[in-house]
Amino acid sequence: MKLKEAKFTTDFINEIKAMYAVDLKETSSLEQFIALGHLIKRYDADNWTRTSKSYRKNDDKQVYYFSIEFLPGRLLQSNLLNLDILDTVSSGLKNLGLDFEKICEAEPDPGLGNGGLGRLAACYMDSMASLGMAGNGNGIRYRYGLFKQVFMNGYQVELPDDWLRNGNVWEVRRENRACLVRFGGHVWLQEQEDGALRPVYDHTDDVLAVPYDIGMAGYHNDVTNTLRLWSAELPPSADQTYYSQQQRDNIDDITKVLYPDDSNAEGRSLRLRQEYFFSSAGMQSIVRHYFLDHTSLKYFAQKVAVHINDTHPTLVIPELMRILLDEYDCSWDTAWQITAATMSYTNHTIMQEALEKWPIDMFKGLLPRIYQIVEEIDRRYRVEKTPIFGDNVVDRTAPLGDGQVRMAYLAVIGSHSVNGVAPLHTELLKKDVLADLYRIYPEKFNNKTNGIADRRWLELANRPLTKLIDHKIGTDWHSNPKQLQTLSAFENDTEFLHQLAEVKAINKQKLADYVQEKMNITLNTSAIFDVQIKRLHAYKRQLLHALEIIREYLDIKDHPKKDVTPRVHIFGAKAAPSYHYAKSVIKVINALADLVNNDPTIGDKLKVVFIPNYGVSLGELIIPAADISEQISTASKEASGTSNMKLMTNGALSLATMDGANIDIVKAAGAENEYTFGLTADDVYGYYHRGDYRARTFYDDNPELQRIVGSLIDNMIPGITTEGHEIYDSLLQYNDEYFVLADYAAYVAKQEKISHDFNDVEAWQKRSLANIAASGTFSADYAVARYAEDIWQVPYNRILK
Ligand code: 26Q
Repeated sequence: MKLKEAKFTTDFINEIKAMYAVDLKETSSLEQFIALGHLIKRYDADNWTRTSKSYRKNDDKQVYYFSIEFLPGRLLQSNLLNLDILDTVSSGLKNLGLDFEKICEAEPDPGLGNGGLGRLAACYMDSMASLGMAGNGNGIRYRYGLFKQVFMNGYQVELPDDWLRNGNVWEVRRENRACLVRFGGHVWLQEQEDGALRPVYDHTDDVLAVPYDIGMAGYHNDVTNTLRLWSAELPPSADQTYYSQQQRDNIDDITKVLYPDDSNAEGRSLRLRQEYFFSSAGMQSIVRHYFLDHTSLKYFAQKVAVHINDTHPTLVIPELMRILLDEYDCSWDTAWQITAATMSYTNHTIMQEALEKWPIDMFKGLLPRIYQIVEEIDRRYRVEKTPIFGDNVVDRTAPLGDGQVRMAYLAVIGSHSVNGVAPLHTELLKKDVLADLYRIYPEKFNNKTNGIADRRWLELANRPLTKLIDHKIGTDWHSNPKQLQTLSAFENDTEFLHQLAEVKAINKQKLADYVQEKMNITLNTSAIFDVQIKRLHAYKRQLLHALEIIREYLDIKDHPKKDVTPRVHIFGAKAAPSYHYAKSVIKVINALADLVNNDPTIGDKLKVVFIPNYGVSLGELIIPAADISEQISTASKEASGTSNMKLMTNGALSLATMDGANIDIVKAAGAENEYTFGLTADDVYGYYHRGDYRARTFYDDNPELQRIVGSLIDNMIPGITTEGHEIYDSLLQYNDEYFVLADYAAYVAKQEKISHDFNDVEAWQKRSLANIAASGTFSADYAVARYAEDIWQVPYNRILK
């Protein structure tokens, strides 16, 4: 949009006056942010209405991306950037004597997701709007987001994330679009006069789903799409129904808090209620919207694509069936054909414990009508497939089995497309996790490698690098990220390589200032900033990184005169509150940090910082400052990873196993520009197959490793008696489930090579540049374009070069 600075400042001052009835100089940064947010939302309102109207007028096919998590991060800067008014607004505010950065930081970062999956959904929202695609998000407006993490005595403590305390400036409450969602009670089918069977409900618990819409502005294209988040409320009680406190609490609870676990499919009834709640409300509102402009269901699947982001929204499948059967009198066959043609599903994990399964008794009690429909899906699946594939395979893959509703199987059976998120992951789905279903439906399976929003993760998060790149190759890459490749022409331009180093130094200093202020730890910015930021999980192997720190510490203690390349090890990670082992790893790393950072003989050579409360905003600070990106999961376990892509695009070199999208990163940037090591997925499956992994042998053969692992239990690290033993036992007594000891030696060798290589600034920056230049292919713009072409069949109007 076009905006003159003078108009902006007048508008802003008026907004402040109208909202707070005080002079500008008396307002806090938070108030300034809120006023600014309202003003920007107003600036964007025309685009938003025009976009929805134009989709309706053109009868465009709509995509609905269903995700139980969205992690959008702060929206002020990305809205300003996408509306093309970032410079005008920041300069206007500066000229009013205000601190733009402080205003941006006053915005709460909505933590409505756990990690990768939620952030991916948010990156895809940005790309759908930026591609001019009719893409909608559908999720839950949690009253409390993912817990705020603090450390007390090195232990993780969880505090509530009260992100809505001051309201949310970006949302619009649309009570007139609310839907009723039904739980529990009894249901039976009653024959109507016309002979049709209709369900009759008795004693149900009804919940009102109220949508809150957030505008998602596209990049410089006047398109604004909608992210719709549902909130659970009491239904309007025109009939004076009395709700007990218990009933009120039950309703409130549905959207009160995000489940703080990114791996364990806890079979709790509240989680199932959350899943049905947003699946049902979303599906109802889609059908209602479709019928605004259509009179028959005939074109439904041509006009609507529903995407299921992991199994959490799988109930959209039986819910659409219910609506079509019960409310539109469809025959089963027609309803099923429409449903499967509409739905597509992305799997994000190969870990068995994350595959959702619900006990049938719980499911049936909570969702009796939906259960009847799932039973019928199951029955027909068995009838159709058993003659072809036999009892065993069909039993193993049917939606109902072992007394459970198996959500992943239901999702595959009820969708026309099933995708993994990196080539290796998709292959493993076909070979292992969903192998039987792949035999039955080979045509449904495909890969869509994840992508990231470069505009947030490079253009906004790393302004100094963006400026440097723009200066060198212009700004075309902002909308065509593959253009970053043209940077490789400068790989021998020593001046440019030094400029890259200067930019990195600026970003490292910014992070160092934060660490100084918040943690009172002084960082040496000429050290290697070695970064591992992701959820804390055994398979991601933060422990392996910790062992390396112990090794470096002991090496310096043993050889105080040795010339070492200084290191700063930086961690950011939340552990699920119930994940005992993960919390022990946090304690061990914090204890190690205390030991190392306070040892005067270590000085500047080694520092360890575990920055509390890792999330989108901290990611934006840490990622641009990284020299090394640790992506060291046990091969085969990390479906894709996305922080690996963010770090790459900011010039970090990967220290990586051949897992998830690391493989594709290495391929794109060139193996000579990364540090890869360790077992491959085939090696890991080989061990599984033969059952012959013996962690002990790696330990017995390596005296250095014995000493390092031994230091977990010999009081060298104060305060970890319990945790140290627990981790020690996980490695030696319980045979090291994630092959930490098997990969130790290869990992350490690469760490030593890094210490050596880092000293050659030009060679290092050349490789950093190779990473930046190759990172464009991992833009979410391309990923979303491929979803649109291959799966959703929706058009978009940005031409990607
Ligand atoms: C399920 C049931 C009950 C409670 C919680 C959950 C739950 C919640 C979140 C299960 C899983 C998640 C999130 C998973 C996730 O973030 N997976 C990551 O997805 C990324 C995007 O595709 C990948 O890059 C990562 O490799 C994958 O770990």
